[in-house]
Amino acid sequence: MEEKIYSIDPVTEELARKAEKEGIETLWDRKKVMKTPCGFGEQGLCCRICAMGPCRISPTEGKGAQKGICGATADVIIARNLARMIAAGTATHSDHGRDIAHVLHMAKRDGNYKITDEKKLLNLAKEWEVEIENRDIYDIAHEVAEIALNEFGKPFGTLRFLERAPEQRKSVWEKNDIRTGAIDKEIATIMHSTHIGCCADAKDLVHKGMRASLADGWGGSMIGTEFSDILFGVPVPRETEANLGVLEEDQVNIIVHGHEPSLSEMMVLAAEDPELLQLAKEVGAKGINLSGMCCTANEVTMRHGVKIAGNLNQQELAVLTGAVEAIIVDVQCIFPALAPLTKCYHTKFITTSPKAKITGATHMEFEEEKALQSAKEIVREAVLNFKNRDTKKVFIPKTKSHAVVGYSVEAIKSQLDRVVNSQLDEGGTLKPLADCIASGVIRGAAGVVGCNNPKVKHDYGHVELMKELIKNDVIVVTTGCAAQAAAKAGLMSKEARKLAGKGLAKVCELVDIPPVLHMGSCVDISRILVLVSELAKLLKVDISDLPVVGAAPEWMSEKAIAIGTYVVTSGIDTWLGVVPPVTGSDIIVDILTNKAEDIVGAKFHVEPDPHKAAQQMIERIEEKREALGLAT
Ligand code: XCC
Ligand code: SF4
Repeated sequence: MEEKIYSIDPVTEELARKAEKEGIETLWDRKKVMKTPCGFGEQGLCCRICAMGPCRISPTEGKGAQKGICGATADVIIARNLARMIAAGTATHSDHGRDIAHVLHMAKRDGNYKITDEKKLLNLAKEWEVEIENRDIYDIAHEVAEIALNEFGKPFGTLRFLERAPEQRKSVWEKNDIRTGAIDKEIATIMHSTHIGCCADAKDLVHKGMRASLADGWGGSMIGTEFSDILFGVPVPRETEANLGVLEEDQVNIIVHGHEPSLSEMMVLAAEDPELLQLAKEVGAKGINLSGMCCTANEVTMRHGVKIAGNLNQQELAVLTGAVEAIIVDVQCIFPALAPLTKCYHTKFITTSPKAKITGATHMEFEEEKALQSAKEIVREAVLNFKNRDTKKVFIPKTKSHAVVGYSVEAIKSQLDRVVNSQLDEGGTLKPLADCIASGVIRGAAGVVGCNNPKVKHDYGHVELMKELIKNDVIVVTTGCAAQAAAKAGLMSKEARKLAGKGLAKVCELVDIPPVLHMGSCVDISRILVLVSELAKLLKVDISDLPVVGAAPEWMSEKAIAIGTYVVTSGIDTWLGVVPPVTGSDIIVDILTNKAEDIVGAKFHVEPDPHKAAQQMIERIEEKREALGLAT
């Protein structure tokens, strides 16, 4: 077999080669045409903020332009660019959260959107001091939704969910003025402060970025997760399969791709509709096979076990199988390349969100007021497209992997509870996990998250890092495209405990879990925040004291920058496998990879080699253990 060049995933490799043979362009071809990235852009040294520019600063001190026309230095330009990336990422996750809160606000007993988890709603209502006695559950839901919607623009006060952090963490934020106010305000403040002629203090801009990033993790993302759970159910462990081998030759294949579960949940229902199944039979298909891509896949696999077609770098390859009747998208991480590509096949490319129209796609707006009806119309289009499939072009790779997914914090607790049979408090406790960490059976925990990026061999960063960590008794929790890489590589099957160190393997066996836990989509990194907060409270320490680390080995999006920043600001050291565009400023690099520790107790590390990164992460975990006086 030829050497793998694009991916460690054989399916991806096979289809990328098919594309090559057929002369179909993919991201890897476009990357080749792009050649070397712009050196100024790569280091963050280019400013396009006003029309006196664009200004680009020479990377060599004393040679060429050292300042922009307005006098902005490299430090300021880079800090502004970074802050804007954080603002964009925060806006994106938060707008997702806002949409889900709106959906809860419109939920009704006889509507398309209903309350699925009353307990989670009531817990949140209590947390937010909403009256629950003698009230209709839907009234409570609407009031809770309204409070959440006010989190985006309230004129006074700080974010409610920040209260979930341990006291020590809250005082770190308080002391450093990082306690976030209204979500939209933080984003607007960054856009204002980075306008020409406004803030020109690099340090202060990073500080603003940190504060806004909390509005992502502890704001919009957490609202997204909580409200999705209330509406569609708290995930529990269930089995699924992953990789493009989940496509079926004799069925109508529909892929849902993007992020928000308000669409994909309805697509799941529509794909089970008896009339549409009947229609599928009439067009000669054996059924309707729905699978997911990117974070939408994570949402529906966590709650329904819907199969995972693949992660970011595989979206074009799905079309290349020639077996997909429709790829239905909403928002984020959707390659515009799908529009011309789907024209080479029979695949319908259907956009549904007014926020993400794409030239060349068919736009069928998804109307939440008549959600199920909209979803059925979309599925119908896909079914009717089955007859246009060109069997000569069909190639579905055989490979797929088995995975267990659905590890919400609630699910982890009840899984632990089954073992220790504690029945102490309803809903279980993380104490057994804290005990395992304290005794050293498990050395610590790592969150491995984020995207794919063609700067890294596809999935290599994720899979190698995770393997190395579990081998060293570090339990891994994961979300996003990293989670899908793990699922495809078999790391989410219970047999994967064979790859774990002795201690972790033992725990996996006892608790009946895989060594890598799927915690959901990228907004669900908020679940990880809740998890570490509870662990810290159990051990009576700050989050930054825990033997816990984070990594984004193949990150690419602005969302990932916002995530990395809130994870660090929440006290967790974070390893990046791709260098962020800040290297043109020594001051910024020093803040992010060094001084941040003095402020928030954690910092960024940049290490493209996953094996080296794993070693550094393990060392860090051991340092934290030692400082806490935990078993060596
Ligand atoms: Fe997008 Fe969320 Fe990144 Fe994957 S991991 S490429 S942001 S789908 Ni969020
Ligand atoms: Fe140039 Fe300053 Fe305008 Fe940026 S803001 S483009 S550095 S003049």
